[in-house]
Amino acid sequence: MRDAVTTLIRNYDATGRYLDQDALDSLRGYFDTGMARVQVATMISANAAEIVKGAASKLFETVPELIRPGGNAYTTRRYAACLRDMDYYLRYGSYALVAGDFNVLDERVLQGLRETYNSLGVPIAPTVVGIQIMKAMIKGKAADVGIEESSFVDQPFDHMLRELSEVSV
Ligand SMILES: CCC1=C(C)/C(=C/C2=NC(=C\c3[nH]c(/C=C4\NC(=O)[C@H](C)[C@H]4CC)c(C)c3CCC(=O)O)/C(CCC(=O)O)=C2C)NC1=O
Repeated sequence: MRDAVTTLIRNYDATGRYLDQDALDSLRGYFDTGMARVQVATMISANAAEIVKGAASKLFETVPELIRPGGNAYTTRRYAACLRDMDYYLRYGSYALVAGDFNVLDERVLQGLRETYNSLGVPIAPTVVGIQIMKAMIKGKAADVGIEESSFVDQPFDHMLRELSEVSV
Protein backbone atom coordinates (compact mmCIF):
# COMPACT_ATOMS: atom_id res chain seq x y z
CA MET A 1 0.00 0.00 0.00
CA ARG A 2 1.40 3.38 -0.96
CA ASP A 3 0.74 7.07 -0.32
CA ALA A 4 1.65 10.30 -2.11
CA VAL A 5 5.09 10.46 -0.45
CA THR A 6 6.13 6.84 -0.87
CA THR A 7 4.97 6.78 -4.50
CA LEU A 8 7.03 9.85 -5.28
CA ILE A 9 10.14 8.54 -3.55
CA ARG A 10 9.71 5.20 -5.28
CA ASN A 11 9.68 6.92 -8.69
CA TYR A 12 12.77 8.98 -7.93
CA ASP A 13 14.60 6.04 -6.43
CA ALA A 14 13.88 3.93 -9.50
CA THR A 15 16.08 6.28 -11.54
CA GLY A 16 18.49 7.24 -8.73
CA ARG A 17 17.54 10.91 -8.73
CA TYR A 18 17.43 13.39 -5.89
CA LEU A 19 14.06 15.06 -5.36
CA ASP A 20 13.78 18.07 -7.68
CA GLN A 21 11.50 21.10 -7.97
CA ASP A 22 8.67 19.07 -9.54
CA ALA A 23 8.84 16.63 -6.65
CA LEU A 24 8.75 19.43 -4.10
CA ASP A 25 5.82 21.10 -5.88
CA SER A 26 3.80 17.91 -5.90
CA LEU A 27 4.54 17.30 -2.22
CA ARG A 28 3.58 20.88 -1.40
CA GLY A 29 0.19 20.30 -3.04
CA TYR A 30 -0.29 17.22 -0.89
CA PHE A 31 0.81 18.82 2.37
CA ASP A 32 -1.17 22.01 1.71
CA THR A 33 -4.38 19.95 1.60
CA GLY A 34 -3.22 17.63 4.41
CA MET A 35 -5.32 18.98 7.25
CA ALA A 36 -8.40 19.27 5.02
CA ARG A 37 -7.94 15.63 3.93
CA VAL A 38 -7.81 14.50 7.55
CA GLN A 39 -10.80 16.69 8.44
CA VAL A 40 -12.92 15.20 5.65
CA ALA A 41 -11.85 11.65 6.54
CA THR A 42 -12.85 12.28 10.17
CA MET A 43 -16.19 13.66 9.02
CA ILE A 44 -16.72 10.56 6.87
CA SER A 45 -15.94 8.27 9.83
CA ALA A 46 -18.39 10.09 12.06
CA ASN A 47 -21.18 9.94 9.44
CA ALA A 48 -20.44 6.73 7.58
CA ALA A 49 -23.69 4.91 8.42
CA GLU A 50 -25.76 7.97 7.55
CA ILE A 51 -23.92 8.53 4.27
CA VAL A 52 -24.31 4.89 3.17
CA LYS A 53 -27.98 4.69 4.13
CA GLY A 54 -28.82 8.07 2.63
CA ALA A 55 -27.00 7.35 -0.63
CA ALA A 56 -28.61 3.90 -0.91
CA SER A 57 -32.14 5.30 -0.43
CA LYS A 58 -31.45 7.89 -3.07
CA LEU A 59 -30.08 5.23 -5.41
CA PHE A 60 -33.16 3.02 -4.90
CA GLU A 61 -35.41 6.02 -5.52
CA THR A 62 -33.55 6.71 -8.75
CA VAL A 63 -33.43 3.06 -9.90
CA PRO A 64 -36.40 1.39 -8.11
CA GLU A 65 -36.15 -1.79 -10.23
CA LEU A 66 -33.10 -2.79 -8.16
CA ILE A 67 -35.22 -3.62 -5.10
CA ARG A 68 -38.20 -5.09 -6.94
CA PRO A 69 -38.52 -8.85 -7.55
CA GLY A 70 -35.89 -9.75 -10.12
CA GLY A 71 -33.73 -6.76 -9.17
CA ASN A 72 -30.16 -7.42 -8.10
CA ALA A 73 -30.65 -5.85 -4.63
CA TYR A 74 -33.98 -7.68 -4.09
CA THR A 75 -34.08 -10.01 -1.04
CA THR A 76 -32.68 -9.02 2.32
CA ARG A 77 -29.39 -10.78 1.67
CA ARG A 78 -28.66 -8.95 -1.56
CA TYR A 79 -29.93 -5.63 -0.21
CA ALA A 80 -27.48 -6.01 2.69
CA ALA A 81 -24.66 -6.99 0.28
CA CYS A 82 -25.34 -3.84 -1.74
CA LEU A 83 -25.17 -1.57 1.32
CA ARG A 84 -22.04 -3.37 2.47
CA ASP A 85 -20.42 -2.71 -0.93
CA MET A 86 -21.33 0.98 -0.66
CA ASP A 87 -19.70 1.01 2.77
CA TYR A 88 -16.54 -0.53 1.28
CA TYR A 89 -16.37 2.21 -1.37
CA LEU A 90 -16.81 4.88 1.28
CA ARG A 91 -14.29 3.46 3.74
CA TYR A 92 -11.58 2.74 1.16
CA GLY A 93 -12.31 6.10 -0.48
CA SER A 94 -11.58 7.77 2.87
CA TYR A 95 -8.26 5.89 3.14
CA ALA A 96 -7.24 6.95 -0.37
CA LEU A 97 -8.23 10.51 0.47
CA VAL A 98 -5.76 10.62 3.35
CA ALA A 99 -3.08 8.69 1.42
CA GLY A 100 -3.36 11.02 -1.58
CA ASP A 101 -2.82 7.93 -3.75
CA PHE A 102 -5.05 5.39 -5.52
CA ASN A 103 -2.90 2.38 -4.74
CA VAL A 104 -5.05 1.23 -1.80
CA LEU A 105 -8.11 1.31 -4.08
CA ASP A 106 -6.40 -0.60 -6.86
CA GLU A 107 -5.03 -3.27 -4.53
CA ARG A 108 -7.89 -3.77 -2.11
CA VAL A 109 -11.05 -2.81 -3.96
CA LEU A 110 -10.83 -2.62 -7.73
CA GLN A 111 -8.72 -5.63 -8.61
CA GLY A 112 -11.08 -8.21 -10.10
CA LEU A 113 -14.18 -6.26 -9.07
CA ARG A 114 -15.69 -5.88 -12.52
CA GLU A 115 -15.24 -9.59 -13.19
CA THR A 116 -16.89 -10.44 -9.85
CA TYR A 117 -19.80 -8.13 -10.55
CA ASN A 118 -20.22 -9.45 -14.06
CA SER A 119 -20.18 -13.06 -12.94
CA LEU A 120 -22.80 -12.38 -10.24
CA GLY A 121 -24.93 -10.15 -12.45
CA VAL A 122 -24.42 -7.12 -10.17
CA PRO A 123 -25.18 -4.14 -12.44
CA ILE A 124 -22.30 -1.69 -12.69
CA ALA A 125 -24.15 1.41 -13.94
CA PRO A 126 -26.26 1.84 -10.76
CA THR A 127 -23.20 1.09 -8.61
CA VAL A 128 -21.53 4.02 -10.35
CA VAL A 129 -24.59 6.17 -9.54
CA GLY A 130 -24.37 5.11 -5.87
CA ILE A 131 -20.73 6.17 -5.65
CA GLN A 132 -21.53 9.49 -7.35
CA ILE A 133 -24.25 10.16 -4.79
CA MET A 134 -21.86 9.45 -1.90
CA LYS A 135 -19.24 11.74 -3.42
CA ALA A 136 -21.76 14.57 -3.72
CA MET A 137 -22.89 14.03 -0.11
CA ILE A 138 -19.30 14.17 1.17
CA LYS A 139 -18.55 17.35 -0.79
CA GLY A 140 -21.73 18.90 0.59
CA LYS A 141 -20.72 18.04 4.14
CA ALA A 142 -17.19 19.33 3.52
CA ALA A 143 -18.65 22.64 2.29
CA ASP A 144 -20.79 22.79 5.46
CA VAL A 145 -17.62 22.84 7.57
CA GLY A 146 -15.98 25.47 5.35
CA ILE A 147 -13.98 23.27 2.96
CA GLU A 148 -15.09 24.75 -0.36
CA GLU A 149 -12.10 23.70 -2.45
CA SER A 150 -12.62 19.95 -2.27
CA SER A 151 -11.30 18.65 -5.58
CA PHE A 152 -9.10 16.31 -3.51
CA VAL A 153 -12.35 14.60 -2.47
CA ASP A 154 -13.25 13.96 -6.11
CA GLN A 155 -9.97 12.22 -6.92
CA PRO A 156 -10.37 8.84 -5.17
CA PHE A 157 -14.08 8.58 -5.97
CA ASP A 158 -13.54 9.56 -9.61
CA HIS A 159 -10.83 6.92 -9.80
CA MET A 160 -13.28 4.23 -8.61
CA LEU A 161 -15.92 5.55 -11.02
CA ARG A 162 -13.50 5.50 -13.95
CA GLU A 163 -12.20 2.02 -13.20
CA LEU A 164 -15.69 0.59 -12.69
CA SER A 165 -17.19 2.15 -15.79
CA GLU A 166 -14.30 1.20 -18.04
CA VAL A 167 -15.66 -0.68 -21.04
CA SER A 168 -14.51 -4.29 -21.03
CA VAL A 169 -12.28 -5.32 -23.89
C1 LIG B 1 -13.30 -4.47 0.02
C2 LIG B 1 -13.40 -4.84 -1.41
C3 LIG B 1 -14.60 -5.68 -1.76
C4 LIG B 1 -15.61 -5.35 -2.62
C5 LIG B 1 -15.76 -4.07 -3.36
C6 LIG B 1 -16.50 -6.47 -2.68
C7 LIG B 1 -17.63 -6.57 -3.49
C8 LIG B 1 -18.50 -7.70 -3.66
N1 LIG B 1 -19.82 -7.55 -3.82
C9 LIG B 1 -20.40 -8.79 -3.92
C10 LIG B 1 -21.78 -9.07 -4.07
C11 LIG B 1 -22.86 -8.17 -4.22
N2 LIG B 1 -22.81 -6.83 -4.47
C12 LIG B 1 -24.09 -6.33 -4.61
C13 LIG B 1 -24.29 -4.91 -4.87
C14 LIG B 1 -25.30 -4.25 -5.54
N3 LIG B 1 -26.39 -4.79 -6.15
C15 LIG B 1 -27.15 -3.83 -6.72
O1 LIG B 1 -28.19 -4.01 -7.34
C16 LIG B 1 -26.57 -2.48 -6.51
C17 LIG B 1 -26.35 -1.75 -7.82
C18 LIG B 1 -25.27 -2.78 -5.77
C19 LIG B 1 -25.14 -1.92 -4.50
C20 LIG B 1 -24.86 -0.48 -4.81
C21 LIG B 1 -24.99 -7.39 -4.42
C22 LIG B 1 -26.50 -7.34 -4.42
C23 LIG B 1 -24.22 -8.56 -4.19
C24 LIG B 1 -24.72 -9.97 -3.95
C25 LIG B 1 -24.94 -10.63 -5.30
C26 LIG B 1 -25.37 -12.06 -5.18
O2 LIG B 1 -24.80 -12.80 -4.35
O3 LIG B 1 -26.27 -12.43 -5.90
C27 LIG B 1 -19.37 -9.77 -3.87
C28 LIG B 1 -19.57 -11.26 -3.99
C29 LIG B 1 -19.38 -11.97 -2.67
C30 LIG B 1 -20.33 -11.50 -1.61
O4 LIG B 1 -21.57 -11.53 -1.83
O5 LIG B 1 -19.85 -11.06 -0.57
C31 LIG B 1 -18.18 -9.09 -3.73
C32 LIG B 1 -16.80 -9.71 -3.69
N4 LIG B 1 -16.02 -7.44 -1.84
C33 LIG B 1 -14.87 -6.99 -1.27
O6 LIG B 1 -14.17 -7.64 -0.42
